[in-house]
Formats: sequence, C-alpha cells, structure tokens
Amino acid sequence: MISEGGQDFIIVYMSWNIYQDEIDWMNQVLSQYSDRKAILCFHTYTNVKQSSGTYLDYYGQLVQKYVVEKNPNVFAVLNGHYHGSSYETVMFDDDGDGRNDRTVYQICTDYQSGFEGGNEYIKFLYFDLDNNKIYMNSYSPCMDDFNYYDTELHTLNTEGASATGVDQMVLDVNFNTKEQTILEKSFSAYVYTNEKLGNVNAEADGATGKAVLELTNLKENTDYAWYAVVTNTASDIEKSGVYEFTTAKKNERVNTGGSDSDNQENTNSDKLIGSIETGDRAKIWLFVLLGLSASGIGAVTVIKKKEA
Ligand SMILES: [Ca+2]
Ligand SMILES: [Ca+2]
Repeated sequence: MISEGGQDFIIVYMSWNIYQDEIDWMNQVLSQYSDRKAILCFHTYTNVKQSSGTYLDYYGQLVQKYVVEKNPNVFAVLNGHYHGSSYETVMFDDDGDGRNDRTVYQICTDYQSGFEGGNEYIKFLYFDLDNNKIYMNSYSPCMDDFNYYDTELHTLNTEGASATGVDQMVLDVNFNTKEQTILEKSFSAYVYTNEKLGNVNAEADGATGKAVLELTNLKENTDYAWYAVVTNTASDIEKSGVYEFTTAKKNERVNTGGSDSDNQENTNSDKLIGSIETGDRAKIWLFVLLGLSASGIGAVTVIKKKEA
C-alpha cells in the first residue's frame, strides 16, 4: 500500500499459479481496501498477440472475470511472461446503468528475448496526479536509451484499444485526490506547547546519564501529557514522543497507560512504564544515553517511578 500526493494505492502481486484460494484472497483484500486505487501484478495475464479476439491468455480471461471485473478500484493489470510490450483496454459498467464507468489498462512488459536477456530495459510509470494521467515508457541504463520499441505515443483510453510492440503510452486515470473520508471513530491530536516543566542536567549523574525531574502540585485524577527535549554539548536537539499518564484519586492505584506516540525507538518504554500511586505527586525519570554518536544522542527512555 502506498499513499502519495493525497492518493491511496494498493498494489497486489501474485505468484505464477492462481487457484480459488488466491482468487478469494484477492477479492477479500481488494474489497477491504476498496478506497484505494488498485494495480494488480501477475506473472502472466496479457499476451503480446491476439487469440480469439483478445490479448488475454486463458489465465488472464479467468482473473479478469473473477477479480478485475468484481472490484471497481482496479484500474491496471501488469504482467510479463511474453516477450514484447502490449496493451489491451477494457471498460466495465460497475453500477449497472448500461454505461461504462471504469477503464482498466492491461499491459504486458517483457524484454527477456532482447540481447543479454533484455538489455536492462525497464518499464517506467510516471504518475501525474494533478492531471489524472500515468505516462509510461522504458529505459535501459546499459544502453542509455529510452524505449525498447521506438514507436509513437499511444493513448489507451478507448474500449478495446490494443497494440503490441509499444513502449510509450499515456493512461487516463480518475485519481481521487481531492476528497478523503477517514473511517475512524475518533482520533487524537497533540499540540506541542512551550510550557516548560523544568530543566534537568544529565551530568548530575554522569555514570549512568540518568536525569530526574520531579513534579509536584499535580492534581488528582487528571490526565497529563508531556514530552522531553534533549540537547547535548554539540548542540544537537532531539524531541521525544508524547507520553501520557493519569494521576490517581487520592490513595488509589491506577495504570498510567503510557503512550509513546511517535518514537518507536523507545521500545522499552512499554515495559518501563508501570503504575503510580498517590494523587498529588509523580516522578518522571529521564534516561539520557550518553557517549553515543551524534545521530544516537537524544534517544530517551522514560519511566514513571512508583511512589512509596
Ligand atoms: Ca455505469
Ligand atoms: Ca530506443
């Protein structure tokens, strides 16, 4: 899954042989991510020559019928297997009103029978989200040459359009970058403030690099969120993720429910964040790792000390 420029994509690659289980799995995944524009990648699907009026091989005809046709988010199918570069455009009437709503580009790319196994030609796709286009061509780093097939630019957006021996193509795709719906029940956003709780110098305990900041006058049964900013003598600055805790009611024991919002390096924090007791005092321990290279300085592990 890829998101870029406001457009969410899902790219599904399957191995050579596909049976019912694989078809069911693809349909499940494509349905689950129906809000993502889908590109399917197979070993074989579109041939480079027609048979019985279509470029699709037998496998392609089955997968088109049982997967591509059923999932309105699919707009392209890419494959190899047959030496050449071909395409066949098909359209689908997804809402059943008798008019086609969706264009699917079925494209085979395979330069394997070229010199030295294809002369390193690679098919490129260039996404122009603002103008609803994908441009395609091929390039060989070895030959420093664009396009294995030096033919004119093909526009594929008409039903039944097809050709073989073509590398330069333009695809019309209706990207939906303007509106997005978030299917979540709720979300949280943190705002970093400049309200400073205090300074601690890690050199106070140079052996371990441990720094302790004690907060007083916390209210009971109240949510708090905080972050740490760590600097070193080289003027490097690192900001931690946001951590949360809730103070207990007087004389009650609660879980702190520590949350590390974005610093995944602090994998120990889950273990270290335990529980606190009492209502009006909590201690926050900052462990600063000293003696690391500049890139490593600033890693912070935090625990909340259990009050006696
Ligand atoms: Ca329709
Ligand atoms: Ca060329």
